[in-house]
Amino acid sequence: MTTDTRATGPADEAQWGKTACILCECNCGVEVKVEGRQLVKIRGDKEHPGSAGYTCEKPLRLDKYQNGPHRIDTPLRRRPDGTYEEIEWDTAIREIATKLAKVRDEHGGDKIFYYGGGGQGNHLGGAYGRALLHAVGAKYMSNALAQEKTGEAWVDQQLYGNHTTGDFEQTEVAIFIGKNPWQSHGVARARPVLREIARDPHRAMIVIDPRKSETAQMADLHLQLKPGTDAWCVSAIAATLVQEELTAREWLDRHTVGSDEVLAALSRIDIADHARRCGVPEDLIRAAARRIAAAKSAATYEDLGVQQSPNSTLVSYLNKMLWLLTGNFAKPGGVHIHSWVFPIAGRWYPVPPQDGTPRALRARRAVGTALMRWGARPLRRALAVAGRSEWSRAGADWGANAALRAFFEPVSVPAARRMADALGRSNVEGTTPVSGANIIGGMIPCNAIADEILTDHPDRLRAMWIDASNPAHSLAESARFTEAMRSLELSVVVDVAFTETARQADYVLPAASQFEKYEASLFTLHFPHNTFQVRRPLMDPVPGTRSEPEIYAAIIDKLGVVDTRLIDDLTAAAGVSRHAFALALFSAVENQPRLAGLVPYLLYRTLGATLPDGERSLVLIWALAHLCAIAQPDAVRRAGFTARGFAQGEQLFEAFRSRGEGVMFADDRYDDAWGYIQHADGKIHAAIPVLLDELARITGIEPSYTSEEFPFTLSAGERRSFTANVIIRNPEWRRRDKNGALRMCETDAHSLGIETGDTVRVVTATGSAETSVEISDMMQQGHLSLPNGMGVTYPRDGDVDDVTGVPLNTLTSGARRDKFFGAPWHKNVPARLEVLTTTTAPEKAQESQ
Ligand SMILES: Nc1nc2c(c(=O)[nH]1)N[C@H]1C(S)=C(S)[C@@H](COP(=O)(O)OP(=O)(O)OC[C@H]3O[C@@H](n4cnc5c(=O)[nH]c(N)nc54)[C@H](O)[C@@H]3O)O[C@H]1N2
Ligand SMILES: Nc1nc2c(c(=O)[nH]1)N[C@H]1C(S)=C(S)[C@@H](COP(=O)(O)OP(=O)(O)OC[C@H]3O[C@@H](n4cnc5c(=O)[nH]c(N)nc54)[C@H](O)[C@@H]3O)O[C@H]1N2
Ligand code: SF4
Ligand SMILES: [Mo]
Repeated sequence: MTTDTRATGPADEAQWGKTACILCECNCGVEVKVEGRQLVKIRGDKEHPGSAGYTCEKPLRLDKYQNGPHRIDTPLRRRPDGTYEEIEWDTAIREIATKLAKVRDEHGGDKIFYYGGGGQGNHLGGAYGRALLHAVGAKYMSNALAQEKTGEAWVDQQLYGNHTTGDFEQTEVAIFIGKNPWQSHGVARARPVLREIARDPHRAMIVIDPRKSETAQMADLHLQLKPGTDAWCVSAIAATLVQEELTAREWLDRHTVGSDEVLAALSRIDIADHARRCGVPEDLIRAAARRIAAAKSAATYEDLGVQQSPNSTLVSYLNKMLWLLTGNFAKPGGVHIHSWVFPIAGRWYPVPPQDGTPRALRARRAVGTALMRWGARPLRRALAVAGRSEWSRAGADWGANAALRAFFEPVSVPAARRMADALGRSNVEGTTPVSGANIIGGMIPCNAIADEILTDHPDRLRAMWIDASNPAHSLAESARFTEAMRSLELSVVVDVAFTETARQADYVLPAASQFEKYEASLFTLHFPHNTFQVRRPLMDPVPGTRSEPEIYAAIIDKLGVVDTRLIDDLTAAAGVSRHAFALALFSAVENQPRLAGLVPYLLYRTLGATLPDGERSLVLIWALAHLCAIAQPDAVRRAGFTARGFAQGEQLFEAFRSRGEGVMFADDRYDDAWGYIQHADGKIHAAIPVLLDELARITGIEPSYTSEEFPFTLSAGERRSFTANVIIRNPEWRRRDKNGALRMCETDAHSLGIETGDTVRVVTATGSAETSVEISDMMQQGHLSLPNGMGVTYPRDGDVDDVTGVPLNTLTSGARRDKFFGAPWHKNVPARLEVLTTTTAPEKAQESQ
C-alpha cells in the first residue's frame, strides 16, 4: 500500500495525492482527493513544473475513468461462440505463453505483431511491452502515432533528423494548420497562451482550417480553405515568401543545404491559381506570408486537420518551409529541437558535452568495451561471490564505482545506444512483408495492419498483442480490422475496460488503472524547459487486476528465454550496489547484444527487487534517467543535476522518484538546437526531392473529393470540450454535447429542411450511422463534422450495453490514405445525408404562422 508516500499536511489535506490528467498529451499536473476508491475532488497542481496549476474542464470527472462497470477484474478467454469465460491468471499466462511460442516456432517470431503500448497518460507499461517483442522475436509493431504523426516524423528525419516543437509562449506569429489548440491543447496551458497572443496587438495568430474553430475565432488571419486543399494553400503561402523575396536568404545559405532547390520549386507556383483551388482569397494568402516574414519570430503547429487529410506528408513538409524559409529556428519564439527523456518514436541521439572530449577517449572506449565484453561473466561471478558478505560487498562496490568512473564516459554512449535502439526500435526500417508499406520510426502504418493479416501470403501476421489501445474502434474501417483480428491464431488485449477490441480478442487481461500503479508519459516535448512526471499510485489495484510490468514479466518468465543464472547474477550484483549492477548489466548486454531488448524485463526481475515494496516498476525509470543524462548531459546539468557520469543519472532518478509533482529535467539553450541536428554537417537539409516532385505533381491537379453520390466532406473526429479519445467510456462524463452531434452550416441544413436536434443518417462508401444535428456557424457549406471518442458500448443499469454517438470508423475506409506513409484521411470522408426526423421544422413552421 502506498498511502505513506502521499502528501502530508493538515488532516483534511491528507487524502490529496499528486498525479496527472491522462486525457491528453499535455498531462497537466493535478491533485486528487481520494475517498476510498473514489476520486472525489480534482484540482490543478500549482507545483507542476509544466502546467503550473492549469487544467481545462475535462479532468474533473476522471473518476468516471477510474470507477464503473466498464472495469474488468479477471482474465477472460473467448469461447467458440464468441462469449467470454473468466479464467485464473495462471491459466491465462500459461496458455498465452504457450500459444505465442507455438506461433513463433511454427511461423517465426516476426509473425507476432504488437500494437499500442500506451495512450495519452501511460507509457510505462508499453516500455515493458518492448521486452515482450524481443522475447518472442517480433519485428513489427505499431500504435496510434502511425495514423497521424509518422509522415511528419519522416519529414523531420530528412530535414534535421530530430523532432521539433514551437515556442508559442513567446512567438510573435503563431500558425496553426489543421490544429485547434483551444480544444485539443498540445500546447502547455493552451488557453491562456492563446488568449495572450490574441490580446497582444504586436502578436498575431494565423489559422488554416475549413472551420471557424474556437482557435480560428481568435485568429488575426483565418484562412478558411476548402477541406483537403492544404497542399495548395500552404504551398501558396510558401511561394509568396519566395516570390515576394521575403525569405531569410543569408540565414538559409549559412544553415541549410538544398534550399536553392526549394526556392526554385516554389518560384514556379502560380499563387493565384493555388489560391483559387483552395478557396482562400489570394490577398489573404499573401497577407499571411507577409505577416510571417515581418515577424521577429514565428512558429507553426500542424495536427490532424492536415495529418489525416489528403497530401498529408507533402503538407508536413510545406508547413516546415514557413518557419524554415524565414529563419525561425533556434531563437526565442521560433521552432526548436528539444531534449527527451526517451524518444517515443525515432532514434535516441546523444549530444556530446560541450566542455570538450578528452583525447584518450577512443582508446579508453576500446579498452572499456573489450573489458565489458570479455569480462562480463567473470565480473558477474565475482560480484555474485562478493554479494555474500558485507565486507566484500563494500569492496566490490568500491571497485565497481572506480571502474565506472574510469570507463563511464567512453562506454556509456555506445552501451546506452545499444539499449535505446533495441527499446526504441528505430533500427527497424524498410517495408512490410505483405503490402510493402513503409516502416517509420519502427512502426508500420496503422492502415496497413489489416492488409498484413487478411491474405494467404506466407509471411502474413499470425498473432497480435494489443495493450492500452482500442484499434477496432480507433483505426479506419473497423469492420475490416475486426475481421483481421478474428482471423489470427492468437490475439491478446490488455486493457482496463472491456473495449470494442477486447470483444474480438482470444484473451483479455485486466490492467490496473493509471491511478493504481506507477505511471509516466513520455510526451516530453517541451523547450526550453522540458519536464517529466512519474506518478505514484493513489490506491491499490482493483483486486484481480495487474500492472503491465507484472503481466509482461510473467509472460516472459513462462517463455523461458532468459538464462536463470543471468537473473541470479544480476540479482547478486544489485545486492552489492547500483554501481555494481550497472557494470554487470552493461557488460552482460555488451557480451550478449540480444539482451538489450530484454533490459526492461531483466531490470524488473533483478534490480527491481531491491526497490521498496510496490515500487518495482520504477526500475525502468531508473534506466530512463540514466539514458536521459547520458544523452543530454549539459541540458540535464543546467536543470540542476550537476553530478558527473553515472552519478548524474542517479541524481535524476532520485528526483523523478521523489518529486511527485514532476521534474524539470532539461534546460535547453537556443544554441543547443544546432547541436541537436543529427546530420553530420550540422545543417538543415532543406530539399526533399520526392516531395518537391510531389509538389510539382499536385500543381496540375484540381482538388475534388466529393461526388454526386457523396456531396459532403465529413471530418470524422473533431476534438471537442468533452471528447478524450476513448479513455473515458461512460457517456455521463460529458457535461455538454452528450450525444456528439453532427455539425453543419445553416445553409446546408435548411436546404435539407432540418434544424438543430433533428436526426439524419450519414452514409459513406463504407457504412452509415444515425446522428443528431447541430447547426453551427463554425461550418462552411459542404462540410460536416462529427466528434471523436464516441460510439462505444457502456453498460447501462448493470448489464444492457448502450452506445452513445457515432463510432466514426464504421464510416471510414482503410484504402483512403496517404500514399507515402499510409495516414488515413479521417478528416476527408465523402458522405451524404438522409433525413430521418425533422421534429423541429414543423414546429418552426407553426411558430411562424
Ligand atoms: N478535447 C480533446 N482534446 C484532445 C483529444 C481529444 O480526444 N479530445 N485527442 C488528442 C489527440 S490524440 C490528438 S492527435 C490531438 C488532435 O488535435 P487537433 O488536430 O487539433 O484536433 P481535431 O479537432 O481533430 O482537428 C483540428 C482541426 O482540423 C480541422 N480540419 C478538418 N479538415 C481540415 C482540412 O482539410 N484542412 C485543415 N487545415 N484543417 C482541417 C478541423 O476543423 C479541426 O478544427 O488532440 C488531442 N487532444
Ligand atoms: N475516425 C477517426 N479515428 C481516429 C481519430 C479521429 O480523429 N478520427 N483519432 C485518431 C487518433 S489521433 C488517435 S491518437 C487514436 C486514439 O485511439 P487509441 O490509440 O485506440 O486510444 P484510446 O481510444 O484512447 O484507447 C486507449 C485505451 O487504453 C485503455 N487504458 C486506459 N488506461 C489504461 C491502462 O492503464 N492500461 C491499459 N492496458 N489500458 C488502459 C483505455 O481503456 C482505452 O481502451 O484514435 C485515432 N482514430
Ligand atoms: S485534458 Fe489535457 S489540457 Fe485538459 S487538463 Fe487534461 S492534460 Fe490538461
Ligand atoms: Mo492522436
